[in-house]
Amino acid sequence: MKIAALAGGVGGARFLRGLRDALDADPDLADSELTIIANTGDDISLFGLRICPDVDTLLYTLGGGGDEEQGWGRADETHVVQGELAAYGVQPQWFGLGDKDFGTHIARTLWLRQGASASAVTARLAQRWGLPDKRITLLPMTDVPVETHVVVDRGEGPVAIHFQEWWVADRAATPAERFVVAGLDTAAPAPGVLDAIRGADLIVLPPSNPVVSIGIILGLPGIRDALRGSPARVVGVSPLIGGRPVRGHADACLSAIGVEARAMAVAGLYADFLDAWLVDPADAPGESTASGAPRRAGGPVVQASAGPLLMTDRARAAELARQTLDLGLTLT
Ligand code: GDP
Ligand code: FO1
Ligand code: CA
Repeated sequence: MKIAALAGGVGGARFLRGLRDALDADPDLADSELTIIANTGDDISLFGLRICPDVDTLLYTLGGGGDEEQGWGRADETHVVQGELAAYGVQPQWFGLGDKDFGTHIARTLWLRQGASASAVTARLAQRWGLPDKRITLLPMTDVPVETHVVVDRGEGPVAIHFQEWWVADRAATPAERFVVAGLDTAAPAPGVLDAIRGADLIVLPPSNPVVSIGIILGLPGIRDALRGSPARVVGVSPLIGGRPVRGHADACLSAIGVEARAMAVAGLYADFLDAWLVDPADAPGESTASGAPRRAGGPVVQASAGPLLMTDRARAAELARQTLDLGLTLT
């Protein structure tokens, strides 16, 4: 089976590692191919280096080198370089970069400067982390550098700041008026992205941020049409549990686009291509259906997970992924 997934960082990576585990545990599905289309709107250039947080989180988590507790960055990390930069007064200091992680950014930047595309660079990084051996293809959503910005008003009129500055330095405390991604609406999807969607037997939306992870990927030309036109079932997992994000500021992102922080309101953002939606038992009763022009008559099939939608560990993520697979495979 060919599976395509759209993903951000931590929520996407933890779920997709569970999905790979669930596939590997099933003799009928072990040879399935998983193609992941990663958000690159979070990308930022700092200290002359190109940093792709969601791609790197996917690489490290799926490759077994990530910081399990934090969810992003490398395991057993040190911060000598950052300390040296701070000693020189080099700004910014609000973005924490470890020494091993710096290695990734240096390699990426070097290869980009040598003329490689973002997809070619990602493929080289993925090779080192053994992703092809695990039947995982990791694609950046586009080869065009696009960066999400957030329009905020700190009392001196609206200004656009980089998404990472809002998310990390500001902790999303200043309300976002809107998100702007210059060039997104003309950026071509990276090679293989549309083919992965069109050729998939199943399409999965992990519990990634619906606005600044999956929402950004959906903003690329051709992605939504490919999803709408795909004969494959599209199954998603809610990133909200009890109406709240598990981590991060998805509620602040939803508020900026005028969408309520509810599992079914998130499904409404995908209504035109979504076939089924897995929600936490806490969100199932009394939730109204997804709004928007539904792909299926009556809207997506909504199923409450057999247990909490919280990925407490790798085994639980695999169980959730198995439920998501079963939901997709049993839909008529
Ligand atoms: P980011 O790029 O690192 O922010 O990661 P993603 O966009 O892939 O995922 C972020 C979303 O994952 C957040 O909105 C969280 O609510 C969601 N999330 C994180 N852990 C879990 C979990 O255990 N279960 C569910 N259902 N959602 C989760
Ligand atoms: N997230 C933070 O909250 N603080 C950080 O200092 C930080 C550094 C960082 C460095 C590399 C990387 O790949 C990711 C990093 N993240 C950090 C996570 C990440 O930027 C964001 O959580 C997500 O992109 C938000 O979607
Ligand atoms: Ca992200």
